[in-house]
Amino acid sequence: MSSRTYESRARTHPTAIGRTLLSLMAAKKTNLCVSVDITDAATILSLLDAVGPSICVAKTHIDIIPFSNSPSSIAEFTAALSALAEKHNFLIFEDRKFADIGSTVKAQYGGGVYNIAKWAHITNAHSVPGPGIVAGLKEVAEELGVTRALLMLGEMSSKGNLGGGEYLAKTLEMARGDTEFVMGFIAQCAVDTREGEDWIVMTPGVDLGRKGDGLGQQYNTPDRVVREKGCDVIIVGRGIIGAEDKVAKAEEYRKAGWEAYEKRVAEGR
Ligand code: UP6
Repeated sequence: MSSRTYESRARTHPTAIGRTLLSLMAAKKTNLCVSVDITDAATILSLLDAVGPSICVAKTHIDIIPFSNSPSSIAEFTAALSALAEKHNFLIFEDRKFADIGSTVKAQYGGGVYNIAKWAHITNAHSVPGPGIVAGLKEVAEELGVTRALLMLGEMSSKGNLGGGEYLAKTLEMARGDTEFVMGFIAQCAVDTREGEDWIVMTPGVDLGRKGDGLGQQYNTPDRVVREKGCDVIIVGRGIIGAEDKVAKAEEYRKAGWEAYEKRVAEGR
């Protein structure tokens, strides 16, 4: 795990998106990613406008929004999302969890109805298919001429998931094959880091009160994942979007995540 500050890591991170992310986290004093798992596009946009100052990343599941497959409404939504990201200085992470061979993910990432690569700075992929998945996704970004980054899923938050341990170690080996495109991991703990490496770990399954959701989700507190386990970004969905006062709740999570990070740095963990 890293006791280095986000500022210092922002100067040396191997990926361009990683440098941007770490530097905006330091500037805004936030390691909070809000997961906007809401099915109404207008509600997502108004929520992000309200919590924008508290977050470093907005995580979407665009395929849960019923757009009636109208390309114009999808394009309008993603344009509005990009405008909010610009306005509040946060990045967009489409939580697509790609899981197919390189040639198929290339078509899924660059096209279809969502055109994910055009508007999401970050996306993620399972390592199950092997390194071709990384190469396929990277080719899309290169062909579009856009700066993008990938998170590899090394361990999930849900009970009984097959990640972690040896799976995470093998996923890390795969990530080492492209340190300019793979910026880090979705995992529940920091990963082994060699000289010159710096992996950004983004962690879902974070809640200040609840322990689970009855469908396998398992929660830890910001202090546990950031200070004790060395993760970098907390991903919070229902803890914020299910609250009465979402803006106040987002601030509560931002403060909790930031304090946990400051303690980690102070403790030299
Ligand atoms: N997510 C997890 N666990 C993982 C990977 N991704 O929960 O290992 C995603 C879910 C959801 C969010 O798809 O969008 O993070 C968590 O939401 P929650 O805070 O409401 O549980």
